[in-house]
Amino acid sequence: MKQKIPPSEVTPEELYNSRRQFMKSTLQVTAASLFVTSCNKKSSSLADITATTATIGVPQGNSLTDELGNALTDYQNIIEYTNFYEFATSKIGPAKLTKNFKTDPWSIQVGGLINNPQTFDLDSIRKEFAQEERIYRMRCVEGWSMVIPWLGFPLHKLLNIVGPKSDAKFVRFETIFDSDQMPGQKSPIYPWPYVEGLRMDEAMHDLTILATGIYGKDLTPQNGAPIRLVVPWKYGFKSIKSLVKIDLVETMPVSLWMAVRPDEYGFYANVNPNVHHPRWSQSTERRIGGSDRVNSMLLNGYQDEVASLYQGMDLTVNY
Ligand SMILES: Nc1nc2c(c(=O)[nH]1)N[C@H]1C(S)=C(S)[C@@H](COP(=O)(O)O)O[C@H]1N2
Ligand SMILES: [Mo]
Repeated sequence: MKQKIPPSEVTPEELYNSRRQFMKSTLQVTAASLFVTSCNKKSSSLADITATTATIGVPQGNSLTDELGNALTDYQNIIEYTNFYEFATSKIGPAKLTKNFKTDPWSIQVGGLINNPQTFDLDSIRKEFAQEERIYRMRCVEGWSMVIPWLGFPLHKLLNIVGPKSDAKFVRFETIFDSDQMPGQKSPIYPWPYVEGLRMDEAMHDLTILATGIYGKDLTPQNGAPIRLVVPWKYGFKSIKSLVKIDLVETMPVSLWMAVRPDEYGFYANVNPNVHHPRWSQSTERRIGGSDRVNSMLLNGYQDEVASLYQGMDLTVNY
């Protein structure tokens, strides 16, 4: 007899994977019937149908790995082991301390060197920008990594709407400042709010996304709800959380980490196993949830996509 699993026993990933499996089979059926109706004069072999299916927008990989075959990190690990200094400097603190963090209503003010300055509220962002799933490896500077199925959209979609002026050379990002809600912001050690920056071409790159979800669900507060940046070829700290402000600027922004420790953290922060942090090696990393350490990859394995952005630059100087 088949036993029904009680809902309390079903983990979010199982729910997510079964839903994806369902979506995938729906797509296959649709593709098959499309094929049969539009090409009913030809004989439709199974191979033909499979070929048609492959071109339909099924998420990359076999749905449980990234395109290099790395397994997705468990949802539980992604939401429990986080970095969010506005709440705590430990990895397990934010998951507890963000419980009452208010993320609704929320808006992002976009300004600086653009033709159409405007404030987007989160609901309009969700409506206006089609959300797609992208599986990215996320690499933290202290030598750990995760493989996360993000839900989001390319930042360039939003930037194209506001119309960057020709003198805009960089994008500056800012996290919310609200020390009543974020106890870590009472610490004078850090120059709050958290600030990050990208060069214009990095910001316009298709891999650079604004994310609103993980595993098909809304972001948890500890992961940067309701909206955060994700730049998969850079160290984790570039992927700034809980964004409220984006400005296009002419000069290179000074990030929070550049301000605090300029000798340790540069503007670029591209993952590079050959350029070490002054206090630790960056050649290997621990996959959270996995056992062995793995070798870190130049540009986090996204070389084909982004190496051209840094042609002719000395990456040991521009770290
Ligand atoms: N505002 C803000 N954004 C932040 C941080 C932070 O402390 N505050 N930590 C960064 C660091 S160091 C990392 S590794 C990633 C971690 O993202 P995750 O906790 O969702 O895995 O968020 C980055 N974004
Ligand atoms: Mo990090």
